[in-house]
Amino acid sequence: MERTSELEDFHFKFKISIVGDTGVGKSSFLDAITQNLGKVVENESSTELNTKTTFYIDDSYMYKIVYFDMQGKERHHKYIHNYCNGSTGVIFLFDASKRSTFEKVEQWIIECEKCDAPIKILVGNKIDVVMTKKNVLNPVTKVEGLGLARKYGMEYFETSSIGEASIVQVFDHLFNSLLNLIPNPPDPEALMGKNVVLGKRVSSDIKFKMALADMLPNYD
Ligand SMILES: Nc1nc2c(ncn2[C@@H]2O[C@H](COP(=O)(O)OP(=O)(O)OP(=O)(O)O)[C@@H](O)[C@H]2O)c(=O)[nH]1
Ligand SMILES: [Mg+2]
Repeated sequence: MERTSELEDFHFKFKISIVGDTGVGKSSFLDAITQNLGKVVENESSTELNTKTTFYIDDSYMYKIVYFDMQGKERHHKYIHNYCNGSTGVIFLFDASKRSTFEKVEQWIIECEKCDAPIKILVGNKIDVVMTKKNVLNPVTKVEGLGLARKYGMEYFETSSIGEASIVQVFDHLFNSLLNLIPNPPDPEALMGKNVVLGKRVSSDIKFKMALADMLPNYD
């Protein structure tokens, strides 16, 4: 009982989905994020889906971030809409040392369009493998990654799930984009439209209620 209430004790909640072909490094990428940024409070795995829930605190607020990481195998593709639905952000990952995964990533982007996530990011992972140039034929260049990202209005990052710095850069961009979705005062209707969930800490805050009452006369 106590654990449930602890899990609900946040200001804002976001769902982030990580999407891409099998073996591109989604689970490794997620491990790198959650090991370095925030505290993991829940971790669930099934044959199709891993979810990790983290709490992240900045100077002002506590955020609950729930990451969805689905296995990229072909047979799981039909579940992608259910899985992405309600995401505040989607991170599309491909393996920059394996061109076939870059060629497929556009399909993932199109399949997730219905989910209408306000934030989308494109990531070319395994850049360390590209750098060593060992056994890599025709790697995906930064110009190609940037070109595809621009086509869909996304930012592009090159990462290595085994190199912390590049992962922190993606997280910083993601997190700043999430914060930019929150109006001040945090109007619940506007937040719902952006898939940002308002937590107990904000909704019971007296200053927040007063600010909102000024803005929405019917709010109590
Ligand atoms: N060199 C290198 N290896 C990586 C990187 N990211 C992941 N790997 C390795 O690539 C393999 C696949 O990584 P996973 O994280 O399991 O890939 P996935 O996308 O989750 O795969 P599915 O769950 O099958 O969809 C593992 O052996 C990882 O250790 C990276 O940035 N660089
Ligand atoms: Mg995985």
